[in-house]
Amino acid sequence: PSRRRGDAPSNIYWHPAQAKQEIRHACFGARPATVWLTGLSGAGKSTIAYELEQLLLRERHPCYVLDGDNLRHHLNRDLGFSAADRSENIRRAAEVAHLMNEAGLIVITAFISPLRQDRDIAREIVLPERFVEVHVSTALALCEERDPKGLYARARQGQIPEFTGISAPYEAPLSPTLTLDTGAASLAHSTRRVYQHLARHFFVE
Ligand code: PPS
Repeated sequence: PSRRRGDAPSNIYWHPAQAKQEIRHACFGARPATVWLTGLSGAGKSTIAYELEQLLLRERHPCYVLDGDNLRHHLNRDLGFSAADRSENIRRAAEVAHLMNEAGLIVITAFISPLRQDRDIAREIVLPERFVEVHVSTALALCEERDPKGLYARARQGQIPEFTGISAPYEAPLSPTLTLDTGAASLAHSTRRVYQHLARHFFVE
């Protein structure tokens, strides 16, 4: 599949790729996918993402994690946590995921991505057939109890405005491909489920 070409100015032209995608897929042992992890802060998105990366690399599948916290250090350092900034954060992340998929990598993203509309835009940018939506559904109470960075405590004290789950919304996916509750299942089990989905639907002989 090739990318929509609609939204450039009229003086900008699209240069079609030369390499046949099937050859690229054979080189990498898989068709490209973007595993889009969504869930509250502290739900376990990053932990699952990096664990899945290890699992894939062990089987020699080239992959890469795009993590919200990390992208906000560089590419997205100009963005905060208003609804508009989060949308732009997700849009850029999806564009990067798309490029990495085009290059042949399996991409694993770990962004709260709290709004359905933003995730739907991400799905269109990445391409629906490559987009695997995974809800890391760990309950707010448990995320808050874990509070690995102390952010919930600060948010409760009013020190962090627009904190997801406390003073900003989180819209759970309506029909995610997978739902992982890290309060109910082990990290290894949750990671394995995503790996098996990829093996079944994206790995090639
Ligand atoms: S979003 O909503 O998708 O744009 O967020 P993301 O890029 O994933 O960044 C989330 C991490 O930023 C920290 N943080 C906040 N999260 C939510 N709301 C507010 N106001 C906020 N301020 C800082 C927090 O550490 C998130 O990390 P994770 O890994 O999700 O816990």
